[in-house]
Amino acid sequence: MSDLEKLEEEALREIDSASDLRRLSELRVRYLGRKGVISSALKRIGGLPPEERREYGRKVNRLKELVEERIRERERELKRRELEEKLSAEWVDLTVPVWGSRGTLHPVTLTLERIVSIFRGMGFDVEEGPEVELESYNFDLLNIPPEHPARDMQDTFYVNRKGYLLRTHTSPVQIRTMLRRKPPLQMVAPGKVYRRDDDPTHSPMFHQVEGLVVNEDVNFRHMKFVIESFLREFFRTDLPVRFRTSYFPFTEPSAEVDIGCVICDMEGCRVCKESGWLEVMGCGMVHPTVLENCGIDPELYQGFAFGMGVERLAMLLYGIDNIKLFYENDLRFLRQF
Ligand code: 2NM
Repeated sequence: MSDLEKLEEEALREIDSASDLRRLSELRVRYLGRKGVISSALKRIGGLPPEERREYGRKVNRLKELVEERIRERERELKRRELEEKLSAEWVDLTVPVWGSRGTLHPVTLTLERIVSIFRGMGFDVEEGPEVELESYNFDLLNIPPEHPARDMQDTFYVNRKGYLLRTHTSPVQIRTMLRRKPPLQMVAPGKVYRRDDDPTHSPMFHQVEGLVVNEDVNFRHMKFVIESFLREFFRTDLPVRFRTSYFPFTEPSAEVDIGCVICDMEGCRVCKESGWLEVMGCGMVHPTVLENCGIDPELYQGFAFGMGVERLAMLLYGIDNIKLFYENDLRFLRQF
């Protein structure tokens, strides 16, 4: 019996002075484990005279409960202390201003917002549409014939559902807008487009802004004025602009728009291929068939449309020579904007 009292005293003293959870776990095994001190004490019950067994058994069980309770208490205490130490060591002031490490807007975002904001200033609405688009909106209604090479699997990403694709331009947004709204219309459609293309100047995903104006008595000079005004505001200089005849299935007549090279000031360089001119967008008078496809009477209304690549304009604006820099997200690049 006096052995049990000594055992109790020793156990409680050791538990109370356990300085961490590992030590406490060792003590739990030593006292309460299957081969532990208390189990061994219980096993000794067989060697006692019968009249002492009851009393002895009760005392060992009481000791077991006491040790269990004391270990639980100590565990709670140690855990609370551990958490407190952690909290005071790892304390963070969430109100401290993070000078010098704020994020920046991506150069493509900056350029896209700059383009859209200039057109907003000229009274254009901003329209958006889905990137997974109906083949009919992306091609058929735009007067692009069924055998046109742009429809080829080599140029267009088709998706697993028949009649759908990743839009190759934002023109289907103009189609959706004409189907939904009546003229007068003036809108721009910014967004991502997808083409099977991949080299230093082409990416399989890039951004476009296309625009559309539909009204009575709209003509080529209106288009020329809008585009020239836009380019001079975008490049913040009174640069030379020229319109070269071109061909698109959805416009007639069509033109490509060049500006005097902003890299070499028209002296001739690698970027303008020594020509002094840079092609920056395409445009034209909306083909009567396209207006008709969208329920607009081409005898009453005319329209002009234009389209530009955002990455291309960003490269010219900031003097960047490789489109891939926009998608690598190297902070040394991004931090410069
Ligand atoms: C371009 C060039 C020329 C264009 C035409 C249309 C629509 F839907 F009105 F017919 N949207 N965009 C267009 C015309 C786009 O991008 C180089």
